[in-house]
Amino acid sequence: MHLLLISANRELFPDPVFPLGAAYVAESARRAGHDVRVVDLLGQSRPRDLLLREIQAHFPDVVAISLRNLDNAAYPHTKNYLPSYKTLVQDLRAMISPRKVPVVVGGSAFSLIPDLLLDELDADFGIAGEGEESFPLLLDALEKNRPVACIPGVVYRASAGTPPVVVPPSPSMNLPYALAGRVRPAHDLFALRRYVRTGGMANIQTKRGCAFRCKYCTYPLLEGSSFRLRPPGDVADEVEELVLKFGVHSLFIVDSIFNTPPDHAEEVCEALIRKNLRIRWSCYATPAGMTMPLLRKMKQAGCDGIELGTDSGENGVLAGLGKSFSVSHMKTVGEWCQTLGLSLCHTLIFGGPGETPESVRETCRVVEETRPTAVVAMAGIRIYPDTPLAKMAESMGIVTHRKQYLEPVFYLEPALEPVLMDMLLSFAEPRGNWILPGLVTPLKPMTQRIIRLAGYRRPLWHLLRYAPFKDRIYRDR
Ligand code: B12
Repeated sequence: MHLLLISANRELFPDPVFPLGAAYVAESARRAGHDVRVVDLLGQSRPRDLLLREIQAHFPDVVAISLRNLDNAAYPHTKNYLPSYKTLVQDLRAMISPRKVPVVVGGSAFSLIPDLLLDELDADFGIAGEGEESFPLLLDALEKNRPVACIPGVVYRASAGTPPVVVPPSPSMNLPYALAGRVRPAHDLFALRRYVRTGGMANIQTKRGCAFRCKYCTYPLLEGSSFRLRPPGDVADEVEELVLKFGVHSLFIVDSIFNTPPDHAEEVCEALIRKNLRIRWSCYATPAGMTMPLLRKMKQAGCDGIELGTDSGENGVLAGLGKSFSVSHMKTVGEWCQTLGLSLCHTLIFGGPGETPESVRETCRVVEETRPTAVVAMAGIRIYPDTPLAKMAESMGIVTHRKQYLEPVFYLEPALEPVLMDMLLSFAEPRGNWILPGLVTPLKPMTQRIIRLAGYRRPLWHLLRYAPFKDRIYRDR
């Protein structure tokens, strides 16, 4: 079949992010023998013209859309991407008409609310969850006009006008890890070099799943709640390919958490050290189970900074969020980063259940004590359906019907609402290395572009250690 796969993400903050999920499903469709053409809408000034040219020249049999983000998850300056996805599907239908070509949607944004989104976007089919196994099965069923109901994760309508049926994606998740050397992302189809130029980095995944139980988090829903590990040698081979074929020097490891399970993280580091590739990388990490020897090994393997999922600097709030570590351990990890010369960026979430002005102040104080390179702080927690936080919000009447999740909805401890933003701004502004995505727009897109064109390759928060960039964060507002 002639497949047109569109990556719909156009977000440039904090950087243009290579569409890894779309690249995985592109490769799996290509391997299944389909003719795959790709349109990436990121950075396109006239996306409609581009799509029209593509459709008129190649007459796809199926159009598939990868949806990465629903919104920017930031409060109060929230960006909702859904209206643009809706327009995209409408435009595509008009371009294809009068032919009847199925529109298929997938990606993390879709997987968070597949039942609502199929209708909202007026798509024909969807895949909730991972696509490597299910997407080729769906394409095959469409080609042969066979029923789709037995495909893991498929979302479809049994008949016109009926509510969408979501087949649970779990069987696919329970398969041996789909990536174990069998499918590599189609970097060639998605102009990886352009992302490296404009975003500084490529990205890679060393495992899927998350066994932690943070109350607000979607990762176990998206990837499954146990870890599926990729063979470390296979990870290192892919990194080598990225370096040799695509000139990549810097990577982000997209695992929900890199340092768990620790043995696997260590083996990945050892495999990278053996390759001796001169690659720099960063990742999400948790204080839970982090050790000095692992951090040291990560540094030896090229890690030059971690984004620590600290969330809060107050033990009661941490417990309320379902975190599996204490403030003292987080502080110790901060000290280890100092000792090793590793850049440290805390990611914080303010305003969760039980947060008070005192706990906000305490978090700010404790986090500063660790002398971080940067801090990314969210005010308010985006509530995602089917998480423990959603159940709580539903029981409190914050969310009264499922359709509300189509709009970004936030949990913000009511007593804090009038004061939180001012507290954070007045703390962050004199420091300059605190990024508040929903409150202050960080570097202007133009400044960001210049930094990248000048060849800077690490995540931009690393720059906040230098005084001129600290100033820019607030001057560019
Ligand atoms: C790593 C990560 C980041 C890193 C990315 C670094 C990098 N260079 O890659 C950073 C820190 C930069 C980041 C930033 C942001 N992120 Co982020 N990020 C992630 C994370 C943890 C992993 C993403 C990833 O690469 N996964 C690996 C790939 C292989 O998986 P995948 O994309 O889901 O693809 C699979 C399926 O979805 C499916 N699929 C994908 N496309 C298609 C298409 C079709 C047709 C089909 C059938 C299937 C299919 O198959 C794929 C393979 O199995 C996810 C959470 C998660 N666990 O998924 C959040 C996540 C994607 N991020 C999210 C958000 C909100 C953001 C930001 C907007 C936050 C902000 N305010 O800054 C920005 C946006 C960045 C941008 N420019 O788009 C949200 C999106 C949901 C939402 N609320 O909209 C997520 C889901 C986290 C969450 N809150 O639940 N992010």
